[in-house]
Amino acid sequence: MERTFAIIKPNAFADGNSGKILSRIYAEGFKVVGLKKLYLSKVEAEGFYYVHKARPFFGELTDFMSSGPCIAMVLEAENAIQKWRDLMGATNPAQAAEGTLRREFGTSVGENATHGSDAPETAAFEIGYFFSGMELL
Ligand code: FUP
Repeated sequence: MERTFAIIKPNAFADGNSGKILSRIYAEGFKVVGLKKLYLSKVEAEGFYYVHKARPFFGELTDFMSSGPCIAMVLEAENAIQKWRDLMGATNPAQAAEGTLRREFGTSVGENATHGSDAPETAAFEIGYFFSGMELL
């Protein structure tokens, strides 16, 4: 079993799509090990996305991630990291395959509805950034 970190981003939360996204998560067989609603500060969003701090879209990305509440989750499944990225689809919703979450609920490359870790090392960092061990029992 593997764990990955996921976010229902502020646009999807504000649009009332959290329930539909959670339904898809359960339907695909993930176990939801951790889940909490958060309203990130700008500094918290910057810390989360620090790997992108030199990128031109960093300001816009962290403004968006701190623009409203989101839902942070730890998902468990076999091959969870790749399985969740497959369910999300491509970063740009316009290029995401039919049936993926970003295609259905994303509105632009920035406001793309969901986040998912891209490797075991990033999953470990991201899970630890948002959840303590006791929250994942
Ligand atoms: P992903 O792993 O699919 O979330 O994509 P990246 O790590 O490449 O990008 C992280 C986030 O930065 C994306 F979710 C959206 C945002 N982004 C932009 O806003 N503009 C870009 O050109 C690329 C990414």
